[in-house]
Amino acid sequence: MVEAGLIEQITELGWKVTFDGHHQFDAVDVKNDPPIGILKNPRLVSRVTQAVAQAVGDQVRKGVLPVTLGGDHSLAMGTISGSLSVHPETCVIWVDAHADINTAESTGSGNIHGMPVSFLLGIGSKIEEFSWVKPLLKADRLVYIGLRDVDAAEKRILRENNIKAFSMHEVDKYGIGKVVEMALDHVNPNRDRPIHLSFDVDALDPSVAPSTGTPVRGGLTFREGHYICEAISETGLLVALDLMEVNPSLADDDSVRQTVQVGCSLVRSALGVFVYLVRRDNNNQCIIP
Ligand code: DIR
Ligand code: MN
Ligand code: MN
Ligand code: MN
Repeated sequence: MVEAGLIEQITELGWKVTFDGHHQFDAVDVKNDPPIGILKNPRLVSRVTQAVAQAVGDQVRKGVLPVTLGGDHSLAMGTISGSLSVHPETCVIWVDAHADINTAESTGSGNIHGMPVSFLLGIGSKIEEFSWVKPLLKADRLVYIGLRDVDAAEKRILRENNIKAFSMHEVDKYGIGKVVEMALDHVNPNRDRPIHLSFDVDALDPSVAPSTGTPVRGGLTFREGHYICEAISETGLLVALDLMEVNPSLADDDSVRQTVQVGCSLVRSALGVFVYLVRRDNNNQCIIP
């Protein structure tokens, strides 16, 4: 996405962009990373996400809006921890085909990218390696849009914790405009809380975004995905953005190009033109660049 010109594109929108570099996390020196239970690469994931939490928190504290491009959605453990460490009242809009809310007990795959939300909420048994993740997210400050592949155990977790989710069924039933409005009414009724948008590109239909690890049929259209980003941009409350699971090593060149383009264009929409009207600083004052 960076090679495809995303930095220039955001600059063109009027933002002053600082590219923080392709993080290599050289400090993350994990030679031996056997599974913990069935969790795969636990030390690597923990240390990378912890470093991401620090980096994102530092930017949000300065009033800078961090855009994190990934990569495995376990990164959101870091990005959301970073946002919440600065603004505890932050609400999270999680756009995804999956709920990513398995616990160490419920996961069938052992993939940590299927688990970040449970870590952020502090549900499930505690894993020593991830003890740095503070349970700062409240269940009523989280809302999902786009779900269509949710494990049975995850459905139970969603129900037990009373977590609001708008699956593709609700998108079909109410239309995306109404769904985003209802989602915002749930997590941000007075439109005064900071918003962290965590967008998994696999929320989009595989015909729109094919180059991703776990594509699922029946997803959001190109416009529905962009509408979500635009509507959140319009609130002026966005404090951090994740665009995750774009994987250029999967699928053919055309699919990769298409997915990268869509990723860039979602980011542009989330940072869109409305920013001139309503971007606010830490004191909720409007900033007019
Ligand atoms: C499944 C798939 N629920 C898991 N989840 C994915 O592995 O926990 N999440 N692919 O992104
Ligand atoms: Mn995800
Ligand atoms: Mn997903
Ligand atoms: Mn995933």
